[in-house]
Amino acid sequence: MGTDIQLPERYNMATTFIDEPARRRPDRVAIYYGDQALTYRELQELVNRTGNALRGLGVEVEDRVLLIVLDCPEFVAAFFGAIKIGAIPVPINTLMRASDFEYFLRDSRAKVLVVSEPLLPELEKVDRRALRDLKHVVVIGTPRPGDRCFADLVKEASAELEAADTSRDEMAFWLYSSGSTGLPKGVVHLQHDAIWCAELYFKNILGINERDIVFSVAKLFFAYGLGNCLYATLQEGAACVLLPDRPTPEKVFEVIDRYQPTVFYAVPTMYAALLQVKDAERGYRTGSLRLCVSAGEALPPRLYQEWRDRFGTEILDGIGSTEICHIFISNRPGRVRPGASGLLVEGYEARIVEEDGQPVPRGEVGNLWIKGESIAPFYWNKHQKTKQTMLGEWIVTGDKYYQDEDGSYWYAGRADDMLKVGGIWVSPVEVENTLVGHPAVLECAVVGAEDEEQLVKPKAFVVLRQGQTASPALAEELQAFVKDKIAPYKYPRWIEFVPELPKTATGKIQRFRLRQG
Ligand code: 3UK
Repeated sequence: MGTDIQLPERYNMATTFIDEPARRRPDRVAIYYGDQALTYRELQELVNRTGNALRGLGVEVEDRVLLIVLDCPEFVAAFFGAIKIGAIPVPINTLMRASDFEYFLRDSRAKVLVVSEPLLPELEKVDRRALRDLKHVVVIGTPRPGDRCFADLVKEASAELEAADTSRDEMAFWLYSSGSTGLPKGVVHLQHDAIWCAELYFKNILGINERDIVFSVAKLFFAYGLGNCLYATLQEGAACVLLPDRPTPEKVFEVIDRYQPTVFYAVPTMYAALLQVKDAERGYRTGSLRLCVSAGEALPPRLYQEWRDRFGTEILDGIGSTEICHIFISNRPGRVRPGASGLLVEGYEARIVEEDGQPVPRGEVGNLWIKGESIAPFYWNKHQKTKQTMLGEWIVTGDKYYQDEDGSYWYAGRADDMLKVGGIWVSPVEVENTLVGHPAVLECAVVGAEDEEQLVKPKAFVVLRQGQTASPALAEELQAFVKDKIAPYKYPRWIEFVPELPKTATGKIQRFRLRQG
């Protein structure tokens, strides 16, 4: 099992994930998408054409290319096409709102935006004239007047492209990650980061090989989905299934039934939803699955057991992060400890420490720090945050953990107020700030509460302005208000009207008292 990778100083990751596989296995299928089956040779050609098309639009080495793209072959082509010419693709959460998109465009200074047609209505709320760095909008689908058509540009571009001469330590791609306060942080990843995840996690732990067909419910714009579909999957000549739609449980089972994947990646909320489908183990063919993976938030043991009983495969819970690029602590096939995140992935180092960096005794809860070769060196435009998080070789995960006698790591909550909802970050502060924008709300506090599946969802405690009356209708109105203003998955699933909020003598809201509540 290799945990050492030697890369030449001049290295472009598109060589590992696109060119080498196309040379070794040109005729194998790389991507299943609807009725299409794209071979490695075809994928390489699409990547090359896209890289040349981006160059034709004036994209140069180190320029950012923002991707607001649904899962589809063009996503993969734009991602690696940009990387291959030395430009920096920046995939964005497609569930975000216009104001978020505007921030990402500004903060990244993207010259070109690639966007899927169904997302244009939200994007059109952005005043593009104010974005001086943005030169072109390329639409996958039918463009609006003045925009460019992805398919046309690609058709006209050459199919030959040499990878740009980049350093293994150069920026390769960014991913945005939300924090409890402040704007999302651009997590900068280098050319050498992804191959470490491919080797240490996907090959050594999951054993991804060319016979695998993988399907990830987590979309490509998440670090989780990106790695699941693209790293070892492409490197090893396996195939991945891409689904552009919102993954409803029925749709997910249909995909499994139709493409017969061997490896399935999802978040706990999705496993819970899939287990709600009656008789799915009889109605759909699921026997192709050899492994299932869960990440994004802790997997409750009950979901693990029920899934194994009904579908006969294990779910490997593992913790990853955008900053570390993928999973660094994981359960092992055949050796799962339900409820635990698992053992350290070989090749990474872990410390559980006090605030001052001193290690805590084994078995006690502390802050989890990780060291490894796939970790982002810094956040774009966020120097203070960078200094607090990236401490030389170590990164502060923001998670509380303890390690048991067997070496397993157990998640024990966050060090900040951030919530994972369906595997995606939600900042309580952002939800609170949105709620107080409603004329009926005087003040409020948002905390995580467990639903019937023991998975965390946002709950709001709301104090109304004088003259306002609490009612189920008003609660619904507030929920709709939040859904309309920020990404819909952030809305409070419960609203409790209270006469006042618990506060400290200095007026700070005591969230911990509401959490107990
Ligand atoms: C939490 C977990 C308990 C934890 C991710 C797989 O989730 C991913 O990245 P994000 O940057 O969030 C990171 C944070 O999410 N978390 C993730 N997995 C687990 N908590 N058990 C888990 N299994 O707080 C962590 O710091 O959105 C997941 C691969 C790549 C990823 N980026």
